[in-house]
Order: sequence, then structure tokens, then C-alpha cells
Amino acid sequence: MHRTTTWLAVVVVAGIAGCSTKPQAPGQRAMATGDVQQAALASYIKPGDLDTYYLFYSGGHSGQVFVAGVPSMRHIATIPVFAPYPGTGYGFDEESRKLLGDFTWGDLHHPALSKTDGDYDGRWLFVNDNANNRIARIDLHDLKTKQILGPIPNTMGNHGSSMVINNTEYALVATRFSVPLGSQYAPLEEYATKFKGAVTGIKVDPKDGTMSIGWQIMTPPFNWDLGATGKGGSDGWAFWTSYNSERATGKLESASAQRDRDYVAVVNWKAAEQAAKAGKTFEVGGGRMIDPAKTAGVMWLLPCGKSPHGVDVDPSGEYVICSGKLQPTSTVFSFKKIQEAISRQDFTGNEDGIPVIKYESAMLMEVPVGLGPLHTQFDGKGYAYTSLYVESAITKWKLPPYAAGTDPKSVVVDKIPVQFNVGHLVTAEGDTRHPQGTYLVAMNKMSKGRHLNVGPSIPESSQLIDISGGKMKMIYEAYTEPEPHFAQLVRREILKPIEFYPKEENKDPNAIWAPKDARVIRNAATHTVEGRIYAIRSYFEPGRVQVQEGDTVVLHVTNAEQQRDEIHGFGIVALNKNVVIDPGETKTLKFIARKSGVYPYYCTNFCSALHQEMQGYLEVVPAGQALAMYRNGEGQMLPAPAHDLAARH
Ligand code: RUQ
Ligand code: CUA
Repeated sequence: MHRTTTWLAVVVVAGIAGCSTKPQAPGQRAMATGDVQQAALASYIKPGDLDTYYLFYSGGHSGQVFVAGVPSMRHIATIPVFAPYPGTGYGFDEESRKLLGDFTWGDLHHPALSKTDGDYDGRWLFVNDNANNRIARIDLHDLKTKQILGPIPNTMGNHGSSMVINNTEYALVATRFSVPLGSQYAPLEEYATKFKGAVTGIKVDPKDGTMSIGWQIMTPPFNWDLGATGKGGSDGWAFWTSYNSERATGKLESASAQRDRDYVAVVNWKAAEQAAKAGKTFEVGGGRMIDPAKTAGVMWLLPCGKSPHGVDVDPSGEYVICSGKLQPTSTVFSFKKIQEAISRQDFTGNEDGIPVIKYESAMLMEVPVGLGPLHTQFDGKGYAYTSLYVESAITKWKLPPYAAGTDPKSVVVDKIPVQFNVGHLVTAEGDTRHPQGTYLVAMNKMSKGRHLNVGPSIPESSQLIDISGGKMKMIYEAYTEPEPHFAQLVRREILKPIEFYPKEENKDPNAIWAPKDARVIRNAATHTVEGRIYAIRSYFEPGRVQVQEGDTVVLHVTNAEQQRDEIHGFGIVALNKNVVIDPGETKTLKFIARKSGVYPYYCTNFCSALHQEMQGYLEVVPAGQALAMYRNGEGQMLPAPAHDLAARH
């Protein structure tokens, strides 16, 4: 089946070079051109074989992270982060409910893997929430969300996030919207003066990845868009693009496109850290804010044309690439030149006291990449790849050094059309010090019906491009749930996830490992029932839980299996409850039994031939009626009558 789809997709891809939106049915084109065969083989992973890369791509406003294998592009898993996901029971048990708090969604754009010495180390994945101003950490030990930090103070729209530095001491973030500091009110008329932006250093504990708010840097009221962190010689520095340096409100579409150039913020985060340590901050809205106008050496502004979106730093750390989406070029800045300009005070002015570096002093070349350049990635072989939203293409171009008098046009070496309107792109380990130079995934915003018609709610498309040779080659495309923004593409060897939780490591005080340890205890005074439930193929112990109407019910369910892929669920019919418990894991469900009746519970994850038999009953006894399974209505629930047990043994 997969084989057939592969061939079909390849034929479709091969047939579309001219940008026609009409896919051809299989058989309409000659199949066996050499290119089609090559592409099919290049992305084909035969059943049972493993992909060579993990692709972690953001789920945008679905709030989740998707995991696929590359080169097959097969979706393997969904990691729920900012929204409940019944598939893994996320958002139903007490722990994940606490993580989500009162929020039911997030807008997840930029995943960033943890790094050691500038290369991925397979420990954590950090992801931003553009909507509710949060940042989350996924542990790659089990690929689960372990912390959601936020709301981040003085932040509205955590978009320029999350940028993980070389040794993961910080995830650096910037607010998209500027607002009055400290969540105060000021009328929009005072936007240009009272509204502020902020760049924040989120401190990451090197031992366990725990995040906390470090320091913040106050900025003029621009819209901060995307960031990149330094490496090599630029380690200790970070860069963010902005739009709306016009400080306009209203229709930004035109109002924020008045100036020919907006700015890249050049931030010395080590200096910011020092300033915060030295107490050069003021408290606002729960953050410790540095005013860069008063604390020199923390922030500069660098003009970049026009309304830039992406900023990226090449693997050496020397070249900072900024793409103005309203001009057909990507600008290459030299970090060395930026430093020289700073030390010479080669400034052309300031914005709210922050010096503006002279553009010509820091710029190396404006590369004519094409229309609507957004993001740039690298192959580690001296080339950059820039996504062109307007042109629906990827441009490959040569990074400096350039000989004197190099014609900017000659730097562009290849271009490939994509279908359609590419946003982000990712190359294998493309934002590390050692990109792999193998694959590139273009994450397109429109698919325009290159798939079976699924009605007006159309998925996005992601296309796999081979960049191992001189010319880029399109080899596969897949459809993705709304909506991939950025992604991380990492060699499978870097990750070593566990396959089940060893019971010795389960620290939950309510974990149990034998049916005899299952128990249910009722406290009549507090109207609380607390139970430890044992789950194994193919029964729950106890198979019956009795509570009184109005009781608060707390159930700790342990999946006692110690084998890979033996997952159990615990769903309660009609009560909107479902947890899914991985082998060796304990999860807690808490609810109030509001209405009397009998509510079956059952295993929601198909686990064995007798999966369907894995069930029990929650009896909610009407208020005022005696509880037959307790002595005097409290204490430990009595064993079920023998006839009940007989069915099981
Ligand atoms: S964005 S399509 Cu939210 Cu990263 Cu550029
Ligand atoms: Cu346990 Cu199905």
C-alpha cells in the first residue's frame, strides 16, 4: 500500500514542475523515468525498516508536536503539549491537567532541541506557545511534555521563541506584540511611547532541564518575529528580527511597510546575564527587566530590509542571514564586522537610546535569492537554503567568503519549485554546528488539492528534498495536520528513548505491582474515595469500585506491564474520562461522582485478545443509600463477592 502511494506521489511531484495545480492520475504519465525511480527508491523504507532521521515538526495551532521518520515522511507519533489529546490520555490525568492549567490550546511554532557544544544532544525539545505566552519542555527520554512555563511576564505572543543556545543554559525568547509593561492598560494612541517589547532569557537547569524566568531586556515597541543564537565566534550572542519599526497600529499590512528597513536586534546575552547578576534591573510584572538604554553593551539594532521574518546563523557562527520578506534578497551580515562597528561606534542613530549600527558597515552581501524569502538553513558544505514564500521555491546559494567583486547573482547556484508557498524549511541538523547535508523538508502553507479532496479544510504539505548532490531533488511529499511551522531534523542515533518505564523508577507513592495491593478506601467525613487500581492483561483489580453520589473520587491506575507496547487505557463511560497508561506508569484521575448510576470502565487501548473483556464497574450509589461494599460506609472497600471473582480466574 505504502509502495503504491510512494509511486503515486512521485509521479505527481514529477508532473508538477510547471506549477500546474492539477494533479495527474496514476498511469497518465510514463512511470519509469530514471528520476521517478530514483526518487521512489530514495524515500522508500520497506516495511519493518527504520528511517534514518526523526523529524519533530510543530503542530501550530493544534498545539502539538508531530514526529515523523525521514526519508519516508511517515507520521509516527503525536506528542501532545498545549492541548488535551485523548489518544495518550494527555489532559485527563491530574498531572497533565496541572500542566495545561486553564488553557485548552496553544500555538506551537518553533521546536528547538537541546544542544551540547552547539550540536544536538538528544535530551530535551523546547517548544513555544505563541498564543498563551508559554514555553514547554519535552523530555526525549520518553517523548513526553514535562513542564510548561508561563505565562512569561511582559510577553504577548511568544513567537520569537524558543532559541536554545549552544550549551542549553538558556532558551531565549522574544515577544511578538509590544504592550504596556506589567500588563497595565494604556490606550493604543500611546503605542509609540508607552508600549514595550521584551527579550527574555529562560534559564534551563543543566541537570533536569527545569525552566525558570531569568532576566528580560526591554525593547522599543516593534513586533519581534524570529531569533537565532550565535555559535563558534558568536557564541554568547543572539539575534531577532522585527517588523513594524514604524511603531504603527491599525492596518499593519501597509502601515508597517513604510520604511525600507526594519531592524535585527543584536543581543549580547552574556552581558545581559551579567547585568542581571549585578542587579541592574527593575521589577515589572513579575520580571526582572534590563533597560538597554541605561545598561550599555546589551543590545544594538541592525537595519535589515524590509519587514524581515527569518534570521539565521550559519554553522561557523560568522554569518548572520536576515531575509526581508518584502524584498527579493537575503542579507548576509558578518559577525566580525558587527563587532568592529560596535567597537568603532559606527552608529547612525538610536531608537529609544539603543544604538543603530550602520548597515553598510556590517553587511557583506545582498543575495538575490528570489521573491518572499523567509527562512534559511544550511548543509555544512558551504551552502545556504532559503525558502521563498511568494515564489514557492527553495533557493540554494553559496555562503561567504566571496572574492572581491563577486557578482551577487553568481552566488545563487540552484532553485527548486515547491508546492506551494513554503514557510519554514529544515535541513538535517541544519541549525547546529554540524549540519548533515542530506535532506531538506519544505513545510508548505498551501497544498491546493494535491491529494484526495477532503473538503474545504485542507491540510498543509511537507516536501522532502534531497540536498546531498549539487542539484536539489524533490523526492516525496506528505500531508500534515495544521500547521507545521519550524521543525528539527535529527539523526536517529542521537535519541535513545526508553520503551517502558522500569518499575524501580516509578516514584509514584500510589504505584502497585501486584493485584493484592489494589485497594479502595473511603473517608465518610470528607466524602472522598481514593483507590489504587492495578491494570494488566486483561483485567483491572478491583473490577468494581463503589462510591457514594457526591463523593470526590481519586483513582491511581498503575499499568503493571514491563514490556514494550503493552499499553492500557482506563476510560469511564459517560463521564468524559480517559487516561492511557504506558507500561510501568501510574496516572491519577480525579473527579466528583455527581450523578448516581452504574458507569462501566474499560481499557481504551487494544492490548490483548481479551482486551474487550478488560472492564469493570463504577457504582455510584444514590445519596442516603447504604454502601454495601464498605463496613459502615467507610474504610477499605471489601473484596468483591466470590461469583464476581470467578469470572476472572
Ligand atoms: S513563523 S513561516 Cu511562526 Cu516561524 Cu516563519
Ligand atoms: Cu488493556 Cu486493552
